[in-house]
Amino acid sequence: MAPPTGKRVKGVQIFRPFVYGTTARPFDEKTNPKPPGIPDDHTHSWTVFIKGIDDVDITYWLRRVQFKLHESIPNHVRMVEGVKGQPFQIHETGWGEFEITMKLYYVPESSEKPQTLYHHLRLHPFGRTEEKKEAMRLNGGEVISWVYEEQIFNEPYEPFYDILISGALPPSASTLKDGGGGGGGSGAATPTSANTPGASSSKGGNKKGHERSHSRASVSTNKDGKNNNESKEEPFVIQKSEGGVLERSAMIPLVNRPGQPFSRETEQLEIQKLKEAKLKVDEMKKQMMEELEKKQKRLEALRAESAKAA
Ligand code: SLL
Repeated sequence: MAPPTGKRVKGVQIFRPFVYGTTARPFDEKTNPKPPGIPDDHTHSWTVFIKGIDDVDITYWLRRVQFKLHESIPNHVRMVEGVKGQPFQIHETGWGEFEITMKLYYVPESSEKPQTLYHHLRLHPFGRTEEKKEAMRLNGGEVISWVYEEQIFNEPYEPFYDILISGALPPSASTLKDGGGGGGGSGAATPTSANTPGASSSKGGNKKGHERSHSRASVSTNKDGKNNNESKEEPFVIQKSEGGVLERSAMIPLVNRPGQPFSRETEQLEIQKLKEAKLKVDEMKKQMMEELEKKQKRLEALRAESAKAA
């Protein structure tokens, strides 16, 4: 860990969405033939990964990842260095499931200590219903166990804050946010999070940051992310993923695409499911209360009867 540089940006939390998990495929003569030299008892090829949402680059905040695999696997502790725009990943083959430990090392500018994540390698779909099991299968054959996560940087150091927000949506480009294809960039997945310089400086945090946002606010962009300014400044092109996610932002895509299941669309479906479940629980509760009331009345009647009889 590098010694802290600069001051912390007070009152600011920056979050960055990312995805981690495993993808496994059974060996199969036709669809997934076993490469030569792989032991007989190995039944699957699999991958463990950490990557950006919609495959956007995350190496500007995540420097390297140490994957700790099962001890039965040769060379089971592996360090993966970040390559811009590429996932942190390991491909392996094997026969059994186990818990994988992933230690995240951040860029030195962050002065953050490493953090550990745990993930269970899944080779076989599981779930109470066939539907649940099927939901774990992608393209008919791959068994996926993927998790959406948000990395929160609480009061980042100034140089790191600059890195985090550079390239993220400039405050003046609210028109781009509405019309620019990508979506859901409010960064409001958690109430205390911020993803734009505007949002973070509006929290009253850091004066410098505020000034910076103003200087950037003079640069307006059109739908193509091109600079509209007539000034001599280098035009900055805003990079977006295929799903419309701005590089270095906290956005998630508006809709799902194959292999990209984490979006506002998924979020809405989950919220809908929760709403429906709540309605069901409310209905069950109502019925139980009614029954309880009936029983209470019956009990009272019986008590009255027995009192009379005594
Ligand atoms: C199980 N507790 O019984 C787990 C252990 C171990 C998986 C799973 C070996 C690969 C190799 C392998 O797949 N180990 O030999 O390279 O299910």
